[in-house]
Amino acid sequence: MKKIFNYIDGKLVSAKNGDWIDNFEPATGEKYSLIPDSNAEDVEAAFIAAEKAFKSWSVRPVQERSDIMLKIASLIESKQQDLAEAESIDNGKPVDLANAVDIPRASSNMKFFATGILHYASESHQLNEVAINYTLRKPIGVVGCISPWNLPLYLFTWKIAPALAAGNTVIAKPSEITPMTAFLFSEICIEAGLPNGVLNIVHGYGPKVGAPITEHKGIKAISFTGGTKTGEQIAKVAAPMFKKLSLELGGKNPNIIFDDCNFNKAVSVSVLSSFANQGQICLCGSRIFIQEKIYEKFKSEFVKKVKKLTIGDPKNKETKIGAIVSKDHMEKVKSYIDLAQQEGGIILTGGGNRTIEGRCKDGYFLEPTVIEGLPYDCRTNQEEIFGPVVTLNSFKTEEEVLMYANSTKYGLSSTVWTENITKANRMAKALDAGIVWINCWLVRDLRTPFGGVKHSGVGREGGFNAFNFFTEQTNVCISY
Ligand code: TXE
Repeated sequence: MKKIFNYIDGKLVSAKNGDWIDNFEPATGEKYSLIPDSNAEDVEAAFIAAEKAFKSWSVRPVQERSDIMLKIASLIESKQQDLAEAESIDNGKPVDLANAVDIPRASSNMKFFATGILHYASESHQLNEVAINYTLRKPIGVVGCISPWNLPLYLFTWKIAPALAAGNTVIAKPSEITPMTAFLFSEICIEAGLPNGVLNIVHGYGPKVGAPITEHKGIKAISFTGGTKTGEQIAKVAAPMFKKLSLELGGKNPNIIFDDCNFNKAVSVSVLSSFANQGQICLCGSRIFIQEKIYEKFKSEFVKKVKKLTIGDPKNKETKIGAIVSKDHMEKVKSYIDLAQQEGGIILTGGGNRTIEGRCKDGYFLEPTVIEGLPYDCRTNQEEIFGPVVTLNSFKTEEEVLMYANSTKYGLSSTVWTENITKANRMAKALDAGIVWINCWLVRDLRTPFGGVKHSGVGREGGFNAFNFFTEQTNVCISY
């Protein structure tokens, strides 16, 4: 049975208590590896290593930090296929998706911040003939990065790259459900010559590892992506300790289709924004609002395409819908499909588990599901499901659909389909969202601010926003 290890002070080690957690392959339901069942003791060991490493890493020339990160990026690229297969086995996503999205983006994250830091400047302000001010931007120290299971290496590197580039040292905790590529990443860091203690990866459960990271007095900032509930717990602990906090949480994103849209593009992209990664992306458009005049036409075209999505072994090239990440999560998503029916929803396609013959017969598979006939304010339309489930609702006017769209406690992203640019800009301004896509979805420019409002999070990642988060500012004022 393959064992993976913590990466502490440059060494691959088991948990101090010698305990292990079973790690399952979602496509087969079988245990396939063991991960350290770490706890606060391991976090403390990681902190000691990170604190020591900070003394040199924080003053290392930026170009040298950048060069090491670029070496890591090129090693990711050279191991792309292995990493994609590992990601697919660990998460259940189609290997083609991991190859097209997850792994290339992990390398891009490293390259983007390794080069961005070379251009990250600060500012000065001249106060007439009285004084000159300049702003110092300094790395914070030891920071905590906690990431989820849906886009494991993609979101893991999205956090640690800016932290490292800015001169911090990091204690990172990947999800215990998808730890594999973070472990492979630690082997890459060793190969790239990342100095000991600069990055430390501690595997294990949230309450036993994530919570000690959040509670640790020496860890000055926490960057978290995951569920809103967990975000609340983290905020409760970190706030009275006055830690810097970046929270990227859940979403219940509206996908708004006006009758003056580019119809064919709206349909085909909506299939992607509904079911990519089995609907396990916080940016998926899980509530589809269609203007009345084209509701029936959209519904029939959309459902036709959804029925054609191949559900199967994530290893197969033609698979579009892979396995759900865990048995628990599959049951959680299925419970929402049952709830939708209790709330009066009509299932237009999907709704059930799918048994895949052969090696995947005991895997966690759900059919992509489309539901209509639910009120906008029922639980199914208000709560994050985070699986291959979308609802369809019709609307008459802009005001009506805005009220529906903004009615949830979330505000992460929204998609708007219309060829009328004035209307598009009006909608973008009125929507409660951190990100609005017009006539597209998941088009990502890494320089842009990334994050949500309301219960979708606090703060922004991406571009210089990420460097602003991972540095502290001192304004120095010198009188003439
Ligand atoms: O998130 P969790 P999970 C949503 C989605 C999903 C829900 C739960 O609704 O169903 O979150 O998913 C660690 N202190 N999103 O289980 O539990 C945990 O070990 C510190 C949206 O992934 O929040 C893992 O490493 N850390 C999201 C990480 O937090 C704790 C993407 C996320 O786990 C902790 C994924 C604690 N008390 C899920 N408890 C998005 N916005 O992209 C757990 N953790």
